[in-house]
Amino acid sequence: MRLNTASLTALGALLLPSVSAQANGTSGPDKNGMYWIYSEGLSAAFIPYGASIAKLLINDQYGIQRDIVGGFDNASYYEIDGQHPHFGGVPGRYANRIQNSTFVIDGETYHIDPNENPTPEAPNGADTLHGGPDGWDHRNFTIVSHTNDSITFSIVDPDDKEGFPGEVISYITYTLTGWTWDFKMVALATTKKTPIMLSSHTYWNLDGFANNETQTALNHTFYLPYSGQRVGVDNILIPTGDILANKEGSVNDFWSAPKQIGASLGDPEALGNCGFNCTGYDTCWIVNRDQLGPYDWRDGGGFVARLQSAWSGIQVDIYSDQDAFQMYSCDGQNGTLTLKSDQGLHDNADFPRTIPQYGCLVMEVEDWIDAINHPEWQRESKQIYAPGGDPYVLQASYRFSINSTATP
Ligand SMILES: *[C@@H]1O[C@H](CO)[C@@H](O)[C@H](O)[C@H]1NC(C)=O
Ligand SMILES: *[C@@H]1O[C@H](CO)[C@@H](O)[C@H](O)[C@H]1NC(C)=O
Ligand SMILES: *[C@@H]1O[C@H](CO)[C@@H](O)[C@H](O)[C@H]1NC(C)=O
Ligand SMILES: *[C@@H]1O[C@H](CO)[C@@H](O)[C@H](O)[C@H]1NC(C)=O
Ligand SMILES: *[C@@H]1O[C@H](CO)[C@@H](O)[C@H](O)[C@H]1NC(C)=O
Ligand SMILES: *[C@@H]1O[C@H](CO)[C@@H](O)[C@H](O)[C@H]1NC(C)=O
Ligand SMILES: *[C@@H]1O[C@H](CO)[C@@H](O)[C@H](O)[C@H]1NC(C)=O
Ligand SMILES: *[C@@H]1O[C@H](CO)[C@@H](O)[C@H](O)[C@H]1NC(C)=O
Ligand SMILES: *[C@@H]1O[C@H](CO)[C@@H](O)[C@H](O)[C@H]1NC(C)=O
Ligand SMILES: CC(=O)N[C@H]1CO[C@H](CO)[C@@H](O)[C@@H]1O
Repeated sequence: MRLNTASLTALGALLLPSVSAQANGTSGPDKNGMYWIYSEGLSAAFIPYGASIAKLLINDQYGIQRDIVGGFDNASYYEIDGQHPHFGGVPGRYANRIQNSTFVIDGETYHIDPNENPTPEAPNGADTLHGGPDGWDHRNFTIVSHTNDSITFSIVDPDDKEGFPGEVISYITYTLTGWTWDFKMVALATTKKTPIMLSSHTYWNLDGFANNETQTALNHTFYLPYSGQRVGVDNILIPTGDILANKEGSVNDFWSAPKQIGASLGDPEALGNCGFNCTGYDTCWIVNRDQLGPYDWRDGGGFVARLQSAWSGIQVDIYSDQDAFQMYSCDGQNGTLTLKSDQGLHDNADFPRTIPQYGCLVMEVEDWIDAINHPEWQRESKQIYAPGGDPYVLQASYRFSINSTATP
């Protein structure tokens, strides 16, 4: 068809709705490089860097909008900030730590790139954290789909990148419905057997860092109804192989009843609980649901974790198909990360516009950490993926409510 001026004008008029949708942010990025999705109760912004969530907006119990996830003000700053806190991204291809940056598959030993805990013998690091120095959450994903309520990212992770065997192709879909944030992560090993473990590494403060009584999240209440056990770790947080009991009333007991994050930190056992000389949590709890018989992770099994803040009234119940749950209480924060402009208090000198120690919580749905180095745990089918075999799949549903009185 030949286009004359009149038909071009008509075409322009036809295109106008999508142009304004773009200005609204539904089909392109806003001026800060963020891609927005919306539902009745939530709005969220995402960026290609690490397929990260950059903003999550919800009204608190007084109707005041709060941005309850950590991040930076614009997409371009994520790869500039030297601290790289893994803000809201997808750690991959293997989340958490790999002992000695080494694992064995079918008798072959793989050495991957280290990036944590440097020593004189291992100047680049004694272990690998979150997929290595150029892990997935250091890379820009491709946007393959974006609608008003959903966005899908993809990444192709080449053979031998960071030392991992084989190519991996992954799709990450985030969706908002009502008051729920859902995500689904799928990954395929296309050429060789390889370990895969993903997660969402989101920093939460359910007060939007705007609590005018305390800057910390220590008064948030946390509950892990299925987690009577945890993965034992050494003083650099590498699993030892031991599965430990969280005895009722002990520091790591969040199963027998909901408890404030700060409630046990005065206990002598809390020192060293998150590594050498560290007081707090950076802990992988086991999710024990098999006692229930067959369960539907979306519903019948109930939530695996609940976090609630009495100050804002905001509560999130996390449903997931994963068998472990990591929580980090921001023990290592020291006020060097700046809040986003839509967070915190703008007029209170007692509350600096930075994230203090214990100012946030990272919650990660995942599988048992470093199980690739613990064959005795017998989790190979959930950790090692082969071409032509089952895909890696992670699903989670974060359901928000206000002033909820629902009991588990
Ligand atoms: C986007 O979603 C929001 C919330 O559900 C709705 O109010 C709005 O009308 C939707 N916008 C478009 C362009 O569909
Ligand atoms: C939540 O509770 C607070 C304090 O009781 C009340 O002021 C507020 O209106 C409630 N909000 C909702 C959405 O129920
Ligand atoms: C991007 O955000 C960072 C950190 O929030 C800020 O320092 C910087 O000025 C911003 N850059 C632009 C172009 O807005
Ligand atoms: C990644 O995307 C950001 C903006 O979203 C851009 O500033 C940056 O240059 C990109 N990095 C690479 C390596 O393409
Ligand atoms: C750690 O890895 C190095 C090579 O990177 C290897 O020489 C050493 O034997 C490994 N140590 C253990 C305890 O596996
Ligand atoms: C603290 O925040 C609450 C909730 O937004 C508000 O009702 C109260 O007036 C604030 N107090 C001060 C001293 O600003
Ligand atoms: C935190 O919770 C405790 C009760 O466990 C309460 O005594 C204290 O006042 C709360 N602090 C703030 C700042 O809300
Ligand atoms: C342990 O940490 C405290 C601060 O939390 C510090 O003052 C002390 O020097 C540290 N001790 C060692 C042995 O690193
Ligand atoms: C604060 O933490 C950051 C990131 O871990 C680190 O780079 C920085 O040196 C620390 N600053 C102080 C003053 O401890
Ligand atoms: C940035 C912006 O204007 N966002 C708006 C896009 O449309 C949704 C739904 O109509 C609004 O809620 C946003 O405020």
